Amino acid sequence: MVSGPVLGEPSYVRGGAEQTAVKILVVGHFAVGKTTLVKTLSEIPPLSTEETMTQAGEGIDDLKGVRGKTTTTVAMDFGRLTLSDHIVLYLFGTPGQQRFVQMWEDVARGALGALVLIDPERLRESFDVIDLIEQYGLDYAIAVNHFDGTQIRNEHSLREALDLLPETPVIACDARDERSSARALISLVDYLQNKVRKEQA
Ligand SMILES: Nc1nc2c(ncn2[C@@H]2O[C@H](COP(=O)(O)OP(=O)(O)O)[C@@H](O)[C@H]2O)c(=O)[nH]1
Ligand SMILES: [Mg+2]
Repeated sequence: MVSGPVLGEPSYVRGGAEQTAVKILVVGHFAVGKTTLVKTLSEIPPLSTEETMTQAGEGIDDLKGVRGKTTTTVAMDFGRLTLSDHIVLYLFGTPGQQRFVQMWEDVARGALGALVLIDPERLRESFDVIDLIEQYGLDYAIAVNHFDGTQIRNEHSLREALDLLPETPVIACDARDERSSARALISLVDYLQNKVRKEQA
């Protein structure tokens, strides 16, 4: 049997370079831009398991202030992004809805870290997601998605509201924009790499 790349191990060779496959989660509450970000960044056609929202989600998935949203991610998004000759990221977008906690744990296994998308106008909705990640012990960076017409929130007050560690990166991001999304992801990867280096030192 031919085995595939092992996440986190320098395991396969492309163009003569050894590459490390790194699993990264893209998390956040409902309609915060997870599917958009994975789609924007993936170099392979992203897999997405969107389902038309049914009455089952009524009253649970909060559609207030969310226009044009008729699908919701029930399982996950998957994409791939080659960052350099040495690092390939496998992106797993996972729902922030509390009712998917069990699945969240299955997806989170083996991840090096998480990019947490937040909407500065709906900060409270990110509390559960951040709690979940912290419980799980995953390192993360915050990507602040500014939706049209929202005010730019001051970073200090945002850090206080989300009770972040001083070292946790906070980056502004537009999930529809490739450069912007890549910049957010690179901040996370830099942060994770520095942590690993410190732990090894
Ligand atoms: N203005 C703005 N809109 C966004 C951004 N990211 C996503 N959207 C829009 O927000 C809606 C929800 O995004 P989606 O990716 O489906 O959210 P998900 O539920 O987290 O996967 C879509 O209509 C997107 O086009 C962003 O960074 N800025
Ligand atoms: Mg989605």
